[in-house]
Amino acid sequence: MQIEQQQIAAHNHSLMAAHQRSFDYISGEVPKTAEALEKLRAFQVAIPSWALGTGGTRFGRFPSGGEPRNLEEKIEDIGLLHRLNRSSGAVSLHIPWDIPSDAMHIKTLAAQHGLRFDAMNSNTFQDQPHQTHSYKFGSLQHVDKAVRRQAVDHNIEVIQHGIALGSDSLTVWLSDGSCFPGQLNFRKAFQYTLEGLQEIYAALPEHWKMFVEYKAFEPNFYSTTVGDWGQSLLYTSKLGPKAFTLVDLGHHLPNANIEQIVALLLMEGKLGGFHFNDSKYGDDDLTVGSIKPYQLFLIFNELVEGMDARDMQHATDLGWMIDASHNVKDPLEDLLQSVEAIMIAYAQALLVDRTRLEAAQLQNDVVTAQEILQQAFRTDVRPLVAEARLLNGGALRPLELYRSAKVRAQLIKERGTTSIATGL
Ligand SMILES: [Mn+2]
Repeated sequence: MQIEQQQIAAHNHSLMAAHQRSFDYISGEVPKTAEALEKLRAFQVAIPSWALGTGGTRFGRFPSGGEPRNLEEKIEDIGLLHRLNRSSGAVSLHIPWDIPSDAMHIKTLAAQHGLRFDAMNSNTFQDQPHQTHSYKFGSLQHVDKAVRRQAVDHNIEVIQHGIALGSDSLTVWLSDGSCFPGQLNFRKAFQYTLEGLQEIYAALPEHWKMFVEYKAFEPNFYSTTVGDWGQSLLYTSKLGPKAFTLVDLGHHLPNANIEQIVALLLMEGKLGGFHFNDSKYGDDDLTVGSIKPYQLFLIFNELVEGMDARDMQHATDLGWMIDASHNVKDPLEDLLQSVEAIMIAYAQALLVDRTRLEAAQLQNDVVTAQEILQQAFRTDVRPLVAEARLLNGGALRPLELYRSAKVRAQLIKERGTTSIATGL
């Protein structure tokens, strides 16, 4: 299944007059439109290979058919998304769910779709068939040296796969922790984990980065060995300059001030990347921007402010990835919505009047400071995001074109109704 460039052109043609009117309006309203457009056009969000299938919960899974049956088909799906929105130009692979048996072939296929490989993800949170040691009681933190060895070796193997594909980063998320008081010696668990991470770090190629992702709870419900940004920062500081903290929006305790965490990690030069999703309660992995769009904007506001303060490149100096799961939606539609929400929040953050905001802060003018932020948040930047997409060769309204082209029906025809993509 492929969407042809002429389908995109016809779709854009039918919407062009209306788009031009709304784009002209916003261009007259906000300053520096050209600069914002340039940044939006460069911004790419990596799609995780596990997000192309229907997500599930421990209660059930309700697939809608046409799921990719192998890594090649997953890349085709991401290629399709990228063709529509021109902002999904990267793949984040999960090992062992998506082991590239022929790396050259996979790399070439991805390049044909205009995709590159973003961070590689290792998995030591579940046991695989034929695995020698179990991760039931953790991986890098395990009391048994042989289990720790196995987990370190797996991560090194993931780096090797990444090298073959042209990736340049490894994301380590550990489910390690404990479910009951007394189960674990916190200090020893930390030290074993640090030792393991140090070995993995030593196997990184020169230009690679390592992201240490934290999570407050689940699947362990009493303690987590990389439980919050402070613990992650402790590990990454001890590891060295190639180690960074990764923020997953769903991995905090309720009401955590994520934008403040982002600001301080950036200040320390220790923010590595992002996993985008949204949540109402915990790690709900809902569509980005579906529950708390203002929070997403506030986070991007700090990202832009903090990256500019360090003269960083927005598009390339941090890793931008979606990490979500969809139980009741077509996964591709959900991903289109997620990328759109990210682009909108980013565009709004680019519009914040930072000179006036700083002046308001210096005068303790709380009301004006709030007005400035909300002025940007309440601006309808969708025509700006659509224009960036148009200039990049994408569709003015990706979701509408996806539906009118009947992509899912085509995929079901090609792949059947019972195919199940690897993942959770
Ligand atoms: Mn994550």
